[in-house]
Parts: sequence; C-alpha cells; structure tokens
Amino acid sequence: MAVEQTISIIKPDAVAKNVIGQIYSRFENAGLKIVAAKMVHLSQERAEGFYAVHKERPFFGDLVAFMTSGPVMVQVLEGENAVTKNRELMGATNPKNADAGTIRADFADSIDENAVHGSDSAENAAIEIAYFFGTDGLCPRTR
Ligand code: IDP
Repeated sequence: MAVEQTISIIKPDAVAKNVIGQIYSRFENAGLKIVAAKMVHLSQERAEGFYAVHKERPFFGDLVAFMTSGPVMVQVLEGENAVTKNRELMGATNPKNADAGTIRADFADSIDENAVHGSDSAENAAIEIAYFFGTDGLCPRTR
C-alpha cells in the first residue's frame, strides 16, 4: 500500500471541547504523521466552498452555520492507507452509529456536530489539501 495524504478537520465543537491533543494522539498512535496544520475561523464563503458538494442538501445551511461558529483545526495526515485509516478512526457520520472507541463515538454529540471531517477518497483529499494549503504548504517528514 502506497503512502497517502488526507485532510482532517477538527470541527468547532471538538475545538471548543479542548480535545485537539487527544485527537492528534489517535492519529499518531495509528501511524499517521501530521505534515501540515493550521487553525482557521472559516468565513461563510470558505465553508460554502468547501462543502459545495452538499449545497442542495436540506442540512447545508445548518452545516455552514456550524462550521463558521468557531475555529477549526485543519491538518494533512500522511501514512499508509491514510484516507481509510482516518475514516476508521473517525467512525460513522452519525455518532449514534459510530463504533466504540472512535473519535465520533467519544467526542461528538450529534450528526450535526460530529467533531471531525475526513476526506472520503484520495481524489477528494488532493482537492481538499489544495483548498487549504495550496501547492507548497506541506512539510516533508524526512527524519
Ligand atoms: P462525513 O463527514 O462522514 O464524510 P458527509 O455525508 O460527507 O459525511 O456529510 C458531511 C457533513 O454534513 C457531516 O459530517 C455532517 O456534519 C453533515 N451531515 C451529513 N448528513 C447530515 C444529516 O442528515 N443531517 C445533518 N447533518 C448532516
């Protein structure tokens, strides 16, 4: 399996709960390396652009309002099978259905406020990485 990169976003609810470090530990314990990271408070325009694929969905307005309600922590994770590994660590979209021990089971309160985002494919990961970090915002981990 080749080394991949994926986007992770710790959403405003989890940032407010002060669990960034606990979530980072899960990435690191799973063998994923953080190769870029920044905290941002998304504007309405940036949040709408990021979730444009959902713009016809009934929950779009609530999703954008939530994602702009406070800062988010955005990171690029690198490692073998990073896209799938991150999705496994996250758990199901609705925390009620998330497996025990996953980030959403432990830190999310509802499907609306579900703690984390993770790219769902390598193709979307590349788009999302470019959206937040451009073409030269990543740090190779050579040591
Ligand atoms: P994912 O975050 O697990 O990949 P997506 O289906 O891509 O899930 O949806 C993006 C985000 O939109 C979810 O994380 C969640 O915050 C929100 N969302 C998805 N489905 C619903 C819903 O039915 N009601 C309210 N919010 C939803």
